Amino acid sequence: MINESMITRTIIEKAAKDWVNLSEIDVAVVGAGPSGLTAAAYLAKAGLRTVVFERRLSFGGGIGGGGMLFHKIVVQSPAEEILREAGCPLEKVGEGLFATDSSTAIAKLANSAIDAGAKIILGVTVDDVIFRDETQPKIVGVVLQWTAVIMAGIHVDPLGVKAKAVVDCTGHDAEVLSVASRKIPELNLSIRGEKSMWASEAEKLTVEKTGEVCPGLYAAGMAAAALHNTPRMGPIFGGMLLSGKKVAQLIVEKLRK
Ligand code: 48H
Repeated sequence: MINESMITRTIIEKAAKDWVNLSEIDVAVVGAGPSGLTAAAYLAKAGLRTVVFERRLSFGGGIGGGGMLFHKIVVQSPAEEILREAGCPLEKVGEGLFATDSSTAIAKLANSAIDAGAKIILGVTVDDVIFRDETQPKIVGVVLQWTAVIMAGIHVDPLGVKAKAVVDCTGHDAEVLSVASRKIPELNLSIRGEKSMWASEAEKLTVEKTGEVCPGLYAAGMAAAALHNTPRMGPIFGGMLLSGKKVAQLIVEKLRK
């Protein structure tokens, strides 16, 4: 029998149990765009307790808009392997160049992360980091608030989640790096944003610049481009996928030491 109180109890009990487990995790990935979903898939495949916190009630970030709302994205070799591994159908459109539907790419990347064991929590905004400065400044977690509370403009104290690694996958605004640079000047971070478009350089540099920013804090995807002031690339997504995979590999290596 359907019973309203049973529905309510189930939701609250199950969510509360999840949140208790979430209070201390291996990796907090901030943002469920292409870099965040890819990072989460590879982190979870490596056995790390990985949670993606996404501000919106949907995932995919900038993929959804395809190119200027035309519903296709382009990826180049070797990044198409990541989509292929996720079960995403690809159409070859040139030497080492492939196209797919933006909605398909989102679904397959998210599915791959979830199947690997990552958790994706929607409707939650990371609006600060947790830090320690015993021998040197380090990031040890994220500070969370319901997106709806932020939108309502009311003051509600947030919750903190401890993580061994935090990955900024928030895209152009590099929100985690920005808050860390503002509130922890000792980190000497300056986020200048990305440069104008130069697709081939941008794709290469985004992956090159992906990595650890300070102990415990990593940048991937457009957040890495914003931090290092490298060019933008438009709706080609190979760099985002490769960046997500690279950051996952770096974290796995670091946490296994
Ligand atoms: C929780 C947050 C917060 C926050 C933001 O923008 P994204 O798709 O990011 P990437 O880096 O994975 O991919 C970038 C790509 O989509 C893109 O914009 C490209 C290739 N542009 C090229 C060009 O020339 O313009 O996803 C970021 C996600 C989004 O879903 C946000 O809602 C989410 O992060 N987010 N989630 N807490 N503080 N800030």
